[in-house]
Amino acid sequence: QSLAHIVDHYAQYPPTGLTMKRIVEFAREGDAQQSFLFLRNELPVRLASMMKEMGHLPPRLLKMPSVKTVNGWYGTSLFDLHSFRHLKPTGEIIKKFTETLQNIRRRHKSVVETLAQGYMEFSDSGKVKEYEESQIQYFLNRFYLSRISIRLLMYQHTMCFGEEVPEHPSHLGFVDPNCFVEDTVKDAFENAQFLCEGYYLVAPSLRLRTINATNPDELISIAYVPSHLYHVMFELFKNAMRATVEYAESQKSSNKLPPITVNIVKAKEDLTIHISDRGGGIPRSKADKIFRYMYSTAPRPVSLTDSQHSGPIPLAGFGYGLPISRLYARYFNGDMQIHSIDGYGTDAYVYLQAVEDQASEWLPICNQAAYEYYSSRKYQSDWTKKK
Ligand code: W6P
Repeated sequence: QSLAHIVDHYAQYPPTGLTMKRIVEFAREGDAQQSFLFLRNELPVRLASMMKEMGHLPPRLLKMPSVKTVNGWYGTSLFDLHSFRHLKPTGEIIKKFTETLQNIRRRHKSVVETLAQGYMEFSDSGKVKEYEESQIQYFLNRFYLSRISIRLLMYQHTMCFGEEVPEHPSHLGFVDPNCFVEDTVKDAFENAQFLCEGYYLVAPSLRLRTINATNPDELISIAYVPSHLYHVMFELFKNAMRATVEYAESQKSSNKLPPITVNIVKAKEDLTIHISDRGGGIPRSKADKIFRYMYSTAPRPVSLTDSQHSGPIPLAGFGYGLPISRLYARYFNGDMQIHSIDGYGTDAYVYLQAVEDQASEWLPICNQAAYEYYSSRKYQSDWTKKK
């Protein structure tokens, strides 16, 4: 059986999206065998649909060595998983399967950097057309969201039913059924503050307020993936701090840095985290670029010599941090928005589902509509140019 044949087989099925509620229940009541039976089909479905989708990228991009490398990893992993399709779920087989998942996770560790490299190779080797650019943005959002989902499923298996232990005894695999949002937010703030002080010698402080609108006396908690929330908040805080410090310096202001204010509000449907800085804002002409994957500022793959360089780590610019953070927020049916007042400051909003069974996986499906997006070659605006 050829790889192309295997890809076509699995890619004909849509992914089975889970809810946070089901993930939590399964971690509590499920077992390794059920997990094995689900994942040996579900993981190939998700991998194969992204391989199919990769095939619709601009041909010149597909020829780039780094893109081929990533494609190869997907093929190998799909093949590895496919080899379990008819095996009886004995203890030994399940153990092998769990090891395979760990292997796959290691193999795909540097997918983001490697694809970013491919995107740079592409832009270095010729002009990127406007429709190619928009197809690549479309693809990367879908591809990285799919990757987030695949990794979560693998973590849930290896941490709930394999040898790996969750970060905390109360966690269910990679998920915390009672994630105290305030704690994660403070944690992310403190670590961003530490980086900021290392780079600028100063950092803004935090002004935090929480409102539990449904149960005023209770701390705010939801079932969530703590590492995802941390990632999102850390990224937003780094941006807010950098803007605050650099804007104060540019204004030659000797006043105390304005604090970053955070409001966490839990209501019946939404859990909203509002982060506000007074870092001078961003003009509207740049606002639509902050969620773009850029080939110029993309993270260069870390070589041995790079990782040994010492000195202050700059706070991330508009690289891959914000678009990927928005995917984390969207993954369980949440969202992220950023609104700015040029000359004043920026408000970021992170929305999460407050209710476990509303928090359903948001996943790309590889269908006719997606194909049409890739085949609409001639992007033409039906409005006059703003510039
Ligand atoms: C800025 C730009 C930005 C992006 C994301 C979060 C906060 C901020 N502040 O000036």
